[in-house]
Amino acid sequence: ETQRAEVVGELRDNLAPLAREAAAIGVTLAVEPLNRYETSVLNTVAQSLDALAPLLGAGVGLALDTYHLNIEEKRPADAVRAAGAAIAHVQVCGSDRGAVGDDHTDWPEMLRALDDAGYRGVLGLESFTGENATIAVAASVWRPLAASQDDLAARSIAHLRALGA
Ligand SMILES: [Mn+2]
Repeated sequence: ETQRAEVVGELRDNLAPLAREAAAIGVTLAVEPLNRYETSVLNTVAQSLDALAPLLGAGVGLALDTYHLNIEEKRPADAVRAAGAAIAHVQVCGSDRGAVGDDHTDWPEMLRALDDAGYRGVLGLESFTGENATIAVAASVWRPLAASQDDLAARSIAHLRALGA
């Protein structure tokens, strides 16, 4: 925990000048909690809200990615509600990084949670292709997630639209 406090302090110190600059020019930096296999610093919404508390507002918010929420949060939709007004950006994909709707995520509930949080921004579809070796290794894509990337995107959009997103 001592080490965590040091790391969080360093994060705040280094982010503060960027946050001021971002706020001054009307840009919001969106900090994304990542799953435990990618970082040990910010895994959950609660950790992120705590670590970034002094900086949240104009200039700094959270980027929430349903892939990471599914791994780290006990109840992803509740984590979205807890993030509330701090949400600056949202990335969506299936729980396996595949198409939205092909997975076990409760998408109607996730969209309700985003509404409850007051989020009105874009839903950015984030997936990866195994066809690029560097990306495949970085994102652990060891098998195709869909027939094609276009197919993955099209099915995701169709599913979200059918739910009213
Ligand atoms: Mn992401």
